Amino acid sequence: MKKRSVYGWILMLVSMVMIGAALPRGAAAGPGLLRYANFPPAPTFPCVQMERWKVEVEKRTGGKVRIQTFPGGTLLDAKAMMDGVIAGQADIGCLSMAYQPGRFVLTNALSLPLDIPDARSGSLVLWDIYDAYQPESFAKVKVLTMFTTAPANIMSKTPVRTLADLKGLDLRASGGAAQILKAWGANQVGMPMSGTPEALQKGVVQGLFSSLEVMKDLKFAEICRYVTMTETVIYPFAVVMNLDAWNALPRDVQEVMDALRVEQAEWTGTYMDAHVEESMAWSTKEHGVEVISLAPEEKAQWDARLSPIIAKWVEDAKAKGLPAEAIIRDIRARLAERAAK
Ligand code: 3IO
Repeated sequence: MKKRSVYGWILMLVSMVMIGAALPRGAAAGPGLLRYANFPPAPTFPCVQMERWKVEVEKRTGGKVRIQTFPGGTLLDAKAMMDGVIAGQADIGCLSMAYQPGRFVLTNALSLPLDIPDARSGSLVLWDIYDAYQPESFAKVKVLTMFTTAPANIMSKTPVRTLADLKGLDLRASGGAAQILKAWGANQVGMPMSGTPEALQKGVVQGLFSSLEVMKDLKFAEICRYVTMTETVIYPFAVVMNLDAWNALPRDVQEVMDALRVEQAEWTGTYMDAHVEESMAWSTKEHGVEVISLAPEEKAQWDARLSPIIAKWVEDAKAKGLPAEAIIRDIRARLAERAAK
């Protein structure tokens, strides 16, 4: 055998490192292990539903797959979620559609001011709309479930009782909720929920517009002593899986995950609705948070500002070739049907 020169060894080492770097990250997880990325901190609802899904899948597949969870943006951050999963940097990812609103036009119809009453109804109707229209924006992934938050409300350092109080106030929101905040005259600041604790702490924003379970989960009640009830809009979410990772799963594992799609939507919505109650009970008791309801005359003025928003979405969605009016009618009909039950 020919003795290898020092340069030969170096060359071999360098090529081994290069081959290692070129391998798809998915391959590193090993058979049966799936890496699930999430952007906010572990105590928040997107991560609570992630842990529940993990436990159910591992149990129902008899341990055939194991799920490794990555909360807090440790594998993929908020805005990188969709592309990161498509590229295989994570096998599964949880995303808030509000962070790339132009990308999820069809399903973001759910984040119009449609008065979705709670997270359970919102989650089930969002799933129905996804399933009925099969939006192109999700064609490159396998959708494992979808869900929504409970209605967004204003959490702020100073009381907001009127449109005048809101005018020019720096409040954090994203996507459909951000459009609504702008229409009310606030100075809307766009950023994912994951950046909000620091922005509030540093005084970059004076509050936020989102669902109220974060008052407890992210301890916003310590900073935001006022909540103004608006109950107009929700944030839609999706959990997506890399297509190669999905196709590599045994049939019976795929069946377990498919069976969980609607069940997980309903579980998450139900958890969210109950958790908002718990969060507000804690916030008022522990931090003396004041809950402000708008007087009917005041509420009428807020609502009047929102009328152009749906029309604008219809115009944009139609320009993109979507059956926009039918989608809105469909969402309203499905909500009415659920409310009647
Ligand atoms: C949300 C996102 C991450 C953690 C908890 C949360 N509660 C409500 C949301 C909705 C959302 O995406 C947002 O940015 O307000």
